[in-house]
Amino acid sequence: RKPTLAVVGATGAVGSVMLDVISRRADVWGEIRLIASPRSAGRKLRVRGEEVTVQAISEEVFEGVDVAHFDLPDEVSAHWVPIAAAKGVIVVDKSGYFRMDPDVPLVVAEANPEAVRNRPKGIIANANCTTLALIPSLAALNRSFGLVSMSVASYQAASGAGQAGFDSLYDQLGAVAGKRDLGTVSGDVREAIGEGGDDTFGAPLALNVVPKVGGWRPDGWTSEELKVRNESRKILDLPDLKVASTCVRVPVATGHSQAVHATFSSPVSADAARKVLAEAPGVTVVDDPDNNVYPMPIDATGRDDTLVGRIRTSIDFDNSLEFFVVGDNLLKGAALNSAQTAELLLPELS
Ligand code: 11C
Repeated sequence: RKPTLAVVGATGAVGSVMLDVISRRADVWGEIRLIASPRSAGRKLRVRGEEVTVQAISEEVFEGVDVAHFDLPDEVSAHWVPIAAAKGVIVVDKSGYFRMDPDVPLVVAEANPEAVRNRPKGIIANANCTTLALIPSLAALNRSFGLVSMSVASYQAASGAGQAGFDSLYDQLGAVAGKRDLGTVSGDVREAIGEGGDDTFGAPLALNVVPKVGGWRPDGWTSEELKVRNESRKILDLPDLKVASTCVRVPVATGHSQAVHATFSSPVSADAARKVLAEAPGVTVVDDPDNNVYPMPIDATGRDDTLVGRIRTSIDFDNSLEFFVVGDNLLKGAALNSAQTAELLLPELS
């Protein structure tokens, strides 16, 4: 018997990418049950080329499910994930709610696949999309050179904020399109975008960058910046990793980019790093500066691998590298990583 899979939150922005990912990967699942809020129940979605009717979330709908992908807001996951887990379902949860729970593994196939086996609560967490763009490269470099510290600045796409993020970016781009003098006078972009245009990102995003992603936390940090630090430490099993992070939203549809400065315990050079990264699973090196070839979100979109380039040996810091990574925040940053994690469970389910 092939195991039964559920996709909870099937109708959201990540949910639809999840169904595409499942449809194009090896056909390892038996029944696939699609679950969403009662509001979306009855809708028909395609998965593996077949139409499946979405069912309303309830305790009973988890009966007979082996593995469930959850993509729900934190507080909704906090309620439903334990209900599913109590029914014996192994939950792969994309919310932030359980990630730092010491009894919940935070799994990335390229870094810590063995962690899926130690799940006392029956819950496995999926990391934040910004963290996930970094991990395949960092895991490989850490294995070879011993990661000690990193400083990252992100350039995050609007779709990190879900369908509302996409919609808001395109609305704002529409509002500024064709106005060739915009951005020359303080306040003119805000005026063009109008009241309410900054609801999704905290400020206008078109013709702008916004140095705030997520909610505010003590001492001026954002939740996103702390996630990059804390989740990287947990996934890489480096509890003392020193991390500085500044997260910024940019007017890009899909693909989270990051400029990384990383320091290692062993000597490292750009050439040695390039060699390691060329062999690393989940990573494609895109690094031919003479021909203007470097990682960019417009090229990373729709690709499973994270792209890494602009690899340089640091000038003023020992044992250090500078590089630029980009990952599709809806694929490796969400649906793909979740699918890979669920597939790690197959040996124990068959
Ligand atoms: C963003 N990374 O780009 C966020 C969205 O912890 O899963 C995902 C938040 C999370 O806005």
